[in-house]
Amino acid sequence: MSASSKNKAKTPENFTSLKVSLPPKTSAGFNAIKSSIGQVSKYMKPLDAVKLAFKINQKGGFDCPGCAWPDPDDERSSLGEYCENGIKAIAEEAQKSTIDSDFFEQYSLNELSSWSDFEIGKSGRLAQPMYLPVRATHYQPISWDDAFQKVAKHLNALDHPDEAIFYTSGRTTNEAAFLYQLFVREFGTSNLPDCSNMCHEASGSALSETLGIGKGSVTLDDLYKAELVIVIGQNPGTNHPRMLTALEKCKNNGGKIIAINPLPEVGLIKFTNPQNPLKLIAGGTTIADVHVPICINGDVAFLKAVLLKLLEKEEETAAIFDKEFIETYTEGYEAFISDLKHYSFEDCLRLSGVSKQVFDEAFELILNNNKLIICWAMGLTQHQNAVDNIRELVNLLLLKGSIGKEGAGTCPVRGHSNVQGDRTVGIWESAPQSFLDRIEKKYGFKPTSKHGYSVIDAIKAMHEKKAKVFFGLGGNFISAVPDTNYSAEAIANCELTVHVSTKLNRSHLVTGKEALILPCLGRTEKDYQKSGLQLQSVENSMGIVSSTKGVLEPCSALLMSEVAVVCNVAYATLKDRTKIDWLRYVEDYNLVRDDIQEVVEGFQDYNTRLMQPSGFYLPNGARVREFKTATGKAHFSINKLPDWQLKDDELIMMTIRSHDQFNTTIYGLNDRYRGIYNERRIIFMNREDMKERGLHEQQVVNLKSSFKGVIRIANNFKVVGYDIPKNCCATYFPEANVLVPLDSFAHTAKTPASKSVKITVESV
Ligand SMILES: Nc1nc2c(c(=O)[nH]1)N[C@H]1C(S)=C(S)[C@@H](COP(=O)(O)OP(=O)(O)OC[C@H]3O[C@@H](n4cnc5c(=O)[nH]c(N)nc54)[C@H](O)[C@@H]3O)O[C@H]1N2
Ligand SMILES: Nc1nc2c(c(=O)[nH]1)N[C@H]1C(S)=C(S)[C@@H](COP(=O)(O)OP(=O)(O)OC[C@H]3O[C@@H](n4cnc5c(=O)[nH]c(N)nc54)[C@H](O)[C@@H]3O)O[C@H]1N2
Ligand code: SF4
Ligand SMILES: [Mo]
Repeated sequence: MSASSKNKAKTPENFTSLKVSLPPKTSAGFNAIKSSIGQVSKYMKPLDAVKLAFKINQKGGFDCPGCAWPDPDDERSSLGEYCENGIKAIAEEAQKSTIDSDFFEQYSLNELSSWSDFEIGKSGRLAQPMYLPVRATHYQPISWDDAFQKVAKHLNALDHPDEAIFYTSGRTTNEAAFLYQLFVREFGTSNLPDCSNMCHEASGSALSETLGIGKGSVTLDDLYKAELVIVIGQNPGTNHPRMLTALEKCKNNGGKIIAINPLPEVGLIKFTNPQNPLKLIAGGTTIADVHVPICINGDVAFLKAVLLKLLEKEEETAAIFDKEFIETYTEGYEAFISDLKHYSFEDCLRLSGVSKQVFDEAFELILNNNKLIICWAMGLTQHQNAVDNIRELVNLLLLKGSIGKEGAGTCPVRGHSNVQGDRTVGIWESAPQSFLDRIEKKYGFKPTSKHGYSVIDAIKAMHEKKAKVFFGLGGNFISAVPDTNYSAEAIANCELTVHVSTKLNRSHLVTGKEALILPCLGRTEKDYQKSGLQLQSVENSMGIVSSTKGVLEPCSALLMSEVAVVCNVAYATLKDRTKIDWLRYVEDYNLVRDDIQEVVEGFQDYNTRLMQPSGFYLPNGARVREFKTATGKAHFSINKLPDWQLKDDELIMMTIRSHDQFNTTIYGLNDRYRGIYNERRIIFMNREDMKERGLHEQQVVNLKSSFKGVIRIANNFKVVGYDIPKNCCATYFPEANVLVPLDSFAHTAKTPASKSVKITVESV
């Protein structure tokens, strides 16, 4: 079969034998320990597991490759600060089996494409560079040198540098990311789409506009000291498990917690700290004081209902808003209030789908507490009006003066372990001119000021054959992006696709005419270079930069570090055109950090401060009430209610993560906290919606989305009746990505609206 066949994106649609039980009453606890031990013993060498357990998230150890949740500044447990899903992330990376040329000789691309993502991931760590020639059925081994020459040849054959796309996923370290964007800019383009475009881009847009910084303002210590934490559109029990420890601490200090989520996510309801033996026996802490079962995308309506009631109370008592803060630090208050008055409380509450009784319980807490933190993730950012969601919650914080003081502020909880750092050091298709000027000053070439493609624009450009080379530094582009079939056609149009990866994934199977797999070291592995063992650095969700150093021997002698791959690609491509001595950086990563400190704000004395056991905080204006907006003030904003409607037979679908996955990496087939075992092709439905459609438990259905006249279909899902608001439903990402229209994205930020997909459910 030809390598450019259009059918390759079609992931298997067969079932794996679903079992459903009631969701557990508490998260973590003994079962979390059992599950992580299971994962480790299945996939890792025992001695490696022990070495890693003592070094994960330790000062001077390696940073967990899982999510971006920060480590405590002090008091770290000696056995490592980790969670069940951190252990799974490590077991996945530090897997004992490897795949090399024998594997690729045995299995054709066609055969591998018929495997599920779970099976593909389990095949082992990539162990040597591989090349797929034009029309070949199998990958073949290639030397590193030849691989670099192939990339260089293709890049240099383009009519314009803008015909190349350079994607980044959020595990890439600061050092590799900085060099990568430097190479891309010297090559002559800003085409630097990244996973952030599909993730917290809407948070970045909304926060930059309103508060002058695209990052959150709080520290872990603030979370401990907050009077009220609102967790909205986020499932920390699965995706940021150690956040529950912070929420538990907040509760022990007398704080309250509101969870705003269509689902009663177990981790938000009750948590048993697995690192606290007494709690394990006693049965855990109740996390949420109030759970608000909001309709999908009902958040602006709910927040407006809250704002309207607060305004009513303020008008009665003049004691609710922080007027001194508003006067000194903000602008746009009058316009915001006069717009707010156009809305009716009843309409907003109805649109949110929340009962008056639950509203009142939540409102009482918001009214009576002034140290307020709002935490959020993809439940707010992956909608067409995602930017409005975030601007509206900023309005609430501003009214309460809940920003830039202890125990208060914004907390967008980031996804990948270094997604925030990558953006800080320049992975940005629309980087500010001030950053580009500093690059010019330091290196003597003028980076293009033209904005590059974000993820959605990159897919369109490839589809229209305006882009011909795709280079991915980490990630699994085809499985992560929306509209899988359209996107696969786009990729197949490329002359060359290149992936720098640790594990085999579907993006290696849905290729351009030629393809390369460049296997790299992971976080857990030692990185030896000429000057000795290297360390690298990452920035967590709260803007702390810290070091990470692998502890295991590399799983193959043929791996290169990401830094080395980037520098060699740059050297091979730019040759005499470059002003930079690329290969020098590979010998000693301190040199990269010396450069970063000159170009990126906040990194002075980088190499020295990185040696501090807990790393260092980057400057954060919002944290200290210095709002770096055009006017120097924080901005109130005016946001509309969403204006979509469902037809009679339609449901609104969110695509979510199970407990056994990290994005497109599927660790296992269970979603323990939702009572789902051994199946991923399921659709969670409200039981009344099932009844109206005559559907029974585990009935097999096809899902259909219709957007601007284009029909998209995903076959073979099993219906599971669930505690989810009426007219709402949920499926897992990436299985349901075929249904997400490429043209449905957040205004301003272009985040795909993968939590707001209108679908119909059709019995088979
Ligand atoms: N173990 C594990 N950890 C991870 C990841 C992983 O896949 N596995 N992924 C990492 C990455 S890259 C990211 S970005 C984060 C993602 O972390 P999350 O954002 O927590 O992940 P999702 O599963 O997308 O969950 C979204 C949550 O929002 C809710 N939700 C959906 N729509 C709405 C809505 O309209 N309103 C409200 N209020 N809630 C809504 C869903 O019910 C769900 O609980 O996690 C990171 N950490
Ligand atoms: N429908 C829907 N789509 C979504 C989402 C959703 O909620 N719903 N979420 C979106 C979000 S928030 C995100 S962040 C994206 C994720 O998009 P990506 O970042 O592209 O995807 P990942 O699954 O995190 O990438 C996993 C791959 O990265 C490689 N890898 C792992 N570690 C390393 C490393 O250290 N170095 C290198 N070079 N490679 C490594 C492995 O080969 C692995 O297969 O997906 C988005 N897509
Ligand atoms: S909370 Fe995130 S960073 Fe911390 S151990 Fe768990 S997966 Fe790793
Ligand atoms: Mo993400």
